[in-house]
Amino acid sequence: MASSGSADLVIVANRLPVDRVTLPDGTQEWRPSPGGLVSALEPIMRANDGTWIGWPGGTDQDHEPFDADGMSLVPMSMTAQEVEYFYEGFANATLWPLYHDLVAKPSFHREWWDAYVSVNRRFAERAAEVASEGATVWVHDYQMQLVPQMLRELRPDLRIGFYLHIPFPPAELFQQLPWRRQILEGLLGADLVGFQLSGGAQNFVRLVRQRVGHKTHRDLVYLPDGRSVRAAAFPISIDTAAYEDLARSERVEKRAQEIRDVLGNPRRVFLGVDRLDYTKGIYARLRAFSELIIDGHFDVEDAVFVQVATPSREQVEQYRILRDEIDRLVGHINGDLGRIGRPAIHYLHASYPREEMAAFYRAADIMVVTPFRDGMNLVAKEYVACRYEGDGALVLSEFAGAADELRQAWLINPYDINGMKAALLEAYRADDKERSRRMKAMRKTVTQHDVAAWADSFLSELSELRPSHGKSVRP
Ligand code: GDG
Repeated sequence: MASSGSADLVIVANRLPVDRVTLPDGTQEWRPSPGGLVSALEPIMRANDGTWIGWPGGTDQDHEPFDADGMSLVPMSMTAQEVEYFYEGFANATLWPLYHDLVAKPSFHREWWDAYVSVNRRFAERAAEVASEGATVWVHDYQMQLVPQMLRELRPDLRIGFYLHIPFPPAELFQQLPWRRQILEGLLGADLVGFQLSGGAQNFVRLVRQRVGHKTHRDLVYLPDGRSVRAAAFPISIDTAAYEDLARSERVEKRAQEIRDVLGNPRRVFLGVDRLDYTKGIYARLRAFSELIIDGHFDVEDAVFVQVATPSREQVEQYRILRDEIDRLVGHINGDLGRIGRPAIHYLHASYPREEMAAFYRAADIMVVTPFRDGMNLVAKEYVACRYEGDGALVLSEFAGAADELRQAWLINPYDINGMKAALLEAYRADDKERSRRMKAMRKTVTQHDVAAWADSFLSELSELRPSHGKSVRP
């Protein structure tokens, strides 16, 4: 067994919750990149001597561990070749499209796989060094699927949980992966494997039975060494109260009004907010909106579409192609349908502070979330959290995990452009009563089930699975 460290709770994720930024004077500093995951885990991390292991972005720099917000951060460096093969390659051009229903064609390259194995090994070794005797280690997402098994070999005393933020595909698709067995065995190193939806958990258990040959019963896998692994759904959520507080703040309210003024105070503002990713269905939604104008249902004076597309994975070819396609489509639509000072689509290829995002959510009458496949989709939940007056409409793809909970949205099939047009139009025309009936029901869901509840339920399930083993994580 490797010698143990002092952390009772260790998070292993591809990214650290901080970015390394270069200031105008050339010096560098760490800046927190606050996401829902960090705010959910921060209190638990503080109470448990938590350590977070992850990549800070960039290449080839070695950084010493340091403390931030009561947790200890351990930066993992990556070489330029690892960024290319492991991160852009295997994680984002093999696994990402494969796990999202083959929305794009996955590439399979043996040298990418080799880099995936060696980066996972380095993360596992680091976790083995920092975790205390009997500690809880929570490994996150598709970039780290081999870590649970590698870590268990080094440290059988640990309680290991794994959570997948993206969908876990059906056997028919997963089967394509040349390294399918290794990935399944990697995940089976955990005591608890969490998914967004129960369908993902079922896909996993079925694959383990078929491909690895272990005995399974419902959500349990029985390993030959006597250990068992549970696979279950833990739908992720957001820090609902924090979004609502932000939405209620005077600054955000003022900014939301400014945004509507700048847009020319149309009757209805449609909004899309996504990483610029081919799974998100941005192209189809903009086309559907533009066809509603062409068909004469409304005019650019009545309705505008604001699309925020946050730059993402720009080194990966399919993302560059997508960017060009969207650029062209927006140019085309605005050229054909816009008037002076009145484009049909306001397209923003940029990233904004959280406060500005809340102002966009406040300014929008209709939030349009149309992914072809999405693990959960937090944007849909954030919009609902910001509509504290119970107004606003959500048009949501049935292929987003969020559709399981947000049943009162206008649900659409993103492959069906006419169906999507019909739903956009219904949401556009819906009266206040109808919108508020739907929104209030969705608000109840998002309020009752926030990200803290998600983290608590995962961690308490994990400690129940190995009660005699190790220390409990304090909530
Ligand atoms: C993966 C899964 C799952 C976006 N632009 C800006 C910005 N954002 C924030 C949003 C939201 C987050 O990024 C995006 O989360 P999503 O859930 O919508 O999508 P993915 O990035 O694909 O996330 C997904 C999630 O993991 C969690 O498990 O739900 O299915 O694919 O929070 O608000 N935030 C700021 N500026 C931006 O410009 N500040």
